[in-house]
Amino acid sequence: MEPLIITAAVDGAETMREHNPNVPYTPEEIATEAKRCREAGACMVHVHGRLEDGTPTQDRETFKQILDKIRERTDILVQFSTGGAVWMSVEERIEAVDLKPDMATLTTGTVNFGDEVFMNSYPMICEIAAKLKEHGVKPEIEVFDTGMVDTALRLVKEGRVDAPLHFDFVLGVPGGMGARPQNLDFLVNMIPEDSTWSVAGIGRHELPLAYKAIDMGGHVRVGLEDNVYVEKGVLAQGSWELVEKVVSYAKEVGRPISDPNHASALLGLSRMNA
Ligand code: KMH
Ligand code: ZN
Repeated sequence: MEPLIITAAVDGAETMREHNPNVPYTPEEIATEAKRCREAGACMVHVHGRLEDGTPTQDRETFKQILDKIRERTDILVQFSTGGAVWMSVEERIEAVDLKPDMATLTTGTVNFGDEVFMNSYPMICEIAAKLKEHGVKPEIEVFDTGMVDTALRLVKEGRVDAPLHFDFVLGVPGGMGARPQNLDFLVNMIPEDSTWSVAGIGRHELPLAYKAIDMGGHVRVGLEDNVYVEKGVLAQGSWELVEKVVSYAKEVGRPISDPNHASALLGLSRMNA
C-alpha cells in the first residue's frame, strides 16, 4: 500500500484557546508544534497565521516567520492556507504565497460555514490559482461540497491548474457536505484516476473518517484546526496526539507512513530534502 501522508492542521483560523488551550498562536509555537507533529509521524503541516492574541491573520511577515522557524527546526512540508478566515479579502488571503511554501490550499467554491459564508466566487478562485501558478506552488484542492470537484476539473480544462490534482475532502463543516462515510466514497469515485486525496473530518468525525481513508488507500489530515478532542470529552494535548492516533491505526493495519521526500515525489512538489 502507498505510504500514508499525514497532514497536521495545527491552528486554523477558528479554533481558539477557549476551545483547547494547546492551540499554537505565535510563529514560535506553531513551529514547535510542527516539529512535534513531524516526530509523531506527520510529513506535512497546514498553517494559518495568528496574532499574539489568536486573531487570525494572513500577514506576509507572520507567514515568513512561521515558514523560517519551521524550516529551522524540521524537514516537514509546509502548506499555507489561502482560505484564511471568512471575513478576509482575497488579496489578504494570498499575500504570502510568493514565499513559496511547499503547497497551499485552493478552495474551489463558496460554502456556508456555520453562521458565516466562506466566499470563493469563480473569479476569486482563478485569482488564487493564478498566484499559485506564478510561484510554482502546488494547490491542495479543498472540497467542502461536491460541486467543488467539478470546478477543480474546470480549472484544469482551462489550464489554470495542472493535473494531477491533490484533493482534501473536508467533511462535516455545518453548511458543507456531511461527514457520512458514503459521502467520502462518492467523492473518491468522482475524481480523476491519477489524483491523490486526503480527508479532513470535522469534530468527532475526524478520527473515524481518517481510519476509513487509511483503509481505502487515501491520505489524512488531522489536528486542532478540525477537532480539539482526542476522545469523547478529552481535549487533545496537541495536534501531535491526533497524529499519534492515526499512526497507531496505520501500523495496526499495515500501512507504512510517508516521509517528506516520499510525499514530495508522490505529490509532484519541488522540494527534496535528502
Ligand atoms: N478557515 C476557513 C474559513 C483553508 O485553510 O484553506 C477556511 C479554511 C480553508 O480553513
Ligand atoms: Zn485551514
